[in-house]
Amino acid sequence: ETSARVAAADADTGGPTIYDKIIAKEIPSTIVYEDDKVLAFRDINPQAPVHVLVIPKSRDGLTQLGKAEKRHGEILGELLYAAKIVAEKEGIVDGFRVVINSGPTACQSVYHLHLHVLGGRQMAWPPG
Ligand code: DGP
Repeated sequence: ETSARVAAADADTGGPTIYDKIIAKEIPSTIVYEDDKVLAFRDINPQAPVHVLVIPKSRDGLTQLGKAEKRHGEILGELLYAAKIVAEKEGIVDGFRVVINSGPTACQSVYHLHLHVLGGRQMAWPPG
């Protein structure tokens, strides 16, 4: 299943992704939190009772965390803080997990940086 997922993953072309259509509201999503820089919406394939994706509205070269540059520091902070706001809004702030898959080996499938906010159940460690 994991190798199939990697094989099916988009390549990091730096081009548009499905998230651009979600940001533009051309395809529907369930938005949990939004401000001028950040959008948070429910994952279409939830891995926990709460599974929300937090993304920058402007990709600005941030296809994956592994390609972050110093200039991205501010938006990276905004995203992490937005994850905490989402956890509060979803009632899981006492126990939640934030995951960033960076690159094909980590099973990243959408090349627009995103944080997974997961909770609402006991999490296991280590992750798979
Ligand atoms: P990752 O594997 O870390 O690149 O996670 C990508 C996530 O994006 C994956 O958990 C499923 C989610 N996803 C993909 N397409 C859509 C979509 O059209 N809508 C929503 N809500 N989520 C999507």
